Amino acid sequence: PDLNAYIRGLPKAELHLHIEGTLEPELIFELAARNHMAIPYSSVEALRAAYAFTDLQSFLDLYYAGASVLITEQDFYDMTMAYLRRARADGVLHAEIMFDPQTHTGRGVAIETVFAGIARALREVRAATGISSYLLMSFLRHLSEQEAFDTLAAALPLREQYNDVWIGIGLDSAELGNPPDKFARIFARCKELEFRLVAHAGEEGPAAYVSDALDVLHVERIDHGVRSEDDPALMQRLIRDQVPLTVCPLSNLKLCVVDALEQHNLARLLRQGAMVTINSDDPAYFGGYVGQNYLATAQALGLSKQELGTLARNSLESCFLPADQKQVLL
Ligand code: ES4
Ligand code: ZN
Repeated sequence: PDLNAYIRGLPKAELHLHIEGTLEPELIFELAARNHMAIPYSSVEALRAAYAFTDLQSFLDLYYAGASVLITEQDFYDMTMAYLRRARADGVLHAEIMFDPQTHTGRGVAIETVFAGIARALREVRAATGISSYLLMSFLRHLSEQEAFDTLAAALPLREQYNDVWIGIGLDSAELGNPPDKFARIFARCKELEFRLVAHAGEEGPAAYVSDALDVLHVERIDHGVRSEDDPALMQRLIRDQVPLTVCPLSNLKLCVVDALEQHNLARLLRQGAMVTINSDDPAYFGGYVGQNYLATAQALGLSKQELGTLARNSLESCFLPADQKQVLL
């Protein structure tokens, strides 16, 4: 209880969060009813009981199915508001939120609807509480390069309208077999357009995907990156250049990236001097929001209060806020 309050009180940013991964089973049922859709589960409990994953793909199948209840602008707004309330309760002062437009446009939902609902919530919360947030539009790596270009083309006309929130680009979904170089050209285009760049790498995929995310995609942060330890030269580089790693311990546990939290390499990465942060990834599916990720990791790995403070400070240092706004939070 005391450690919980300490963690809550640490000023922090959340940098690795999929907004579609914040859809709680209760809200999935509510939105399905509102949109007159059937769900192949008899109850909230039955749906939650299905969250027993063996790897990334077994999760993605349920995650995309869950997201299919999102139809209207209000649906995207309600989902985003629910997340921001949880984040605020955990002491998050700034959030950089990924969203997957292709998950929705592929079902006939207009990309305008997705942007409008999410951004309305972000703006309202910013105005009412001062909690700031940015959006990272993520491409699905199991889809083609051409589909990523088509998504960018559909989104670019909205850039001016959402330039207070939409600042960057991400890359997520099935990592193995979809290496960074598949997206070299779209990331080059996004860099030309002066978007901030991140990519998932080294979650299930090898350390070489982390190197390639840096060298081929020119990303500024690595989402996950826990497999970087397999390559000592890469580790030295990550430490030397202080490349932020947005680590998600409960996600790694639920997706069997690690067998037990006690075996997670987060503490080792941190103690070697890497720029490690703690994040929740898909909290509705993985059993905890960001505060719970800090707490469970601290207990499993014996992190000190000072180390928890470093992790929280790292999250603010690694965020994409302009230097003057970052300074206020640090
Ligand atoms: C994801 Cl944990 C994870 N990995 C890759 N892609 C994702 N999309 C949502 N969660
Ligand atoms: Zn992720």
